[in-house]
Amino acid sequence: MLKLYYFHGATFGLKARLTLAEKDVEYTLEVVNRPYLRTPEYKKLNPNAVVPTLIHGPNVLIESSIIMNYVDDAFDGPELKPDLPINRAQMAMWLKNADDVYLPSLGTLTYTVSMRHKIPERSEAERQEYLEGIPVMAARERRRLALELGFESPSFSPALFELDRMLDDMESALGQYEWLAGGSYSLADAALTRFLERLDELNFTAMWEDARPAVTDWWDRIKTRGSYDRVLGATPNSERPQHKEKGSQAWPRIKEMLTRH
Ligand SMILES: N[C@@H](CCC(=O)N[C@@H](CS)C(=O)NCC(=O)O)C(=O)O
Repeated sequence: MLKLYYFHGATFGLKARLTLAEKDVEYTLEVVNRPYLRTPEYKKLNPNAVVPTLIHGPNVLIESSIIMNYVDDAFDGPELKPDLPINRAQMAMWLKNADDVYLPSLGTLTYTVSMRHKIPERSEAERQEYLEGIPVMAARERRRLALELGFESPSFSPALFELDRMLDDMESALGQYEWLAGGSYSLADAALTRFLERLDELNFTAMWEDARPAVTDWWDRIKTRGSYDRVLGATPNSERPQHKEKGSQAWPRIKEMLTRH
C-alpha cells in the first residue's frame, strides 16, 4: 500500500507526485488541508507539519527529495538518476538547491505577491495562531515578514533574485545538456518543474521567455510529458486565478527590480 499526503498547490507535494507519475507507480492521494497538518495525529507522521509524507507499508517517509530518491530506488520503471557520477552529482545539486534555496524563495515570492492578500480577512488572533502553527522557525519568520511588510520585507528582493539566478543556472545547464543533469530526464527535472509552474501561475513567464531560450524550450518539453498532464493537468491549482491576478498587478514592479539588479 502506498499513500501520499498532499494538499493542492503544494510545491513539494508536486515534486513527489511527478516522480510517482514518471515511474508509473499506483498510489492513493490523501488530500489534506493546512489545519490538519498541525494536528498531533499528522505531526506524528511528519513533525514539521508539511507535505509530502509518503506511507509505504509500515514505513513513513518525509522530506520530498528523500521521497523522490526512495521512489526511484524502490520501484520499477524508468531510471530517474543519470548514469554518470558527474551527472548524479549535478542532479543532487539541483535537489539541494531546490530544498535549501529555491523553495524558501518561491514561498516568499508567492506569499508576498499573492497569498498574503487572503490573510487580512482573518483576525489578529487568527493570524498569530496561523504563524505559531508553523513549526520551522525560519519559515515562520519569512511568512511573518511577508505578511507584515509585503514587498518591503528584507527577504523579498533576495528571494526574487535567487529565482532569477535559478533560471540563469538552468539556462547554462540546458545549453550543455538536453535535460538539467544530462541526456535523460531525471529527478532534477521533476524537482524544478514546480518552480516554473508557479512562476507561470503568477504570470511571470517573461522571466524566461524574453531572454532564456533553453529554459523556454525545456518548459515546452516538460509540458508535453505524460507526468505533467497526469499531475498538474488532472488537478489544476485552485489558487491559479488569484496568483494570476495578483502576479499581473505585481509584474511591473518585479520587472523593474529585475532590470535594475
Ligand atoms: N523540506 C520539506 C519542505 C516541505 C514544505 O515546505 N511543504 C509545504 C508545501 S510545498 C507545506 O506543507 N507547507 C505547509 C503550509 O503551507 O502550511 C520537504 O522537502 O518535504
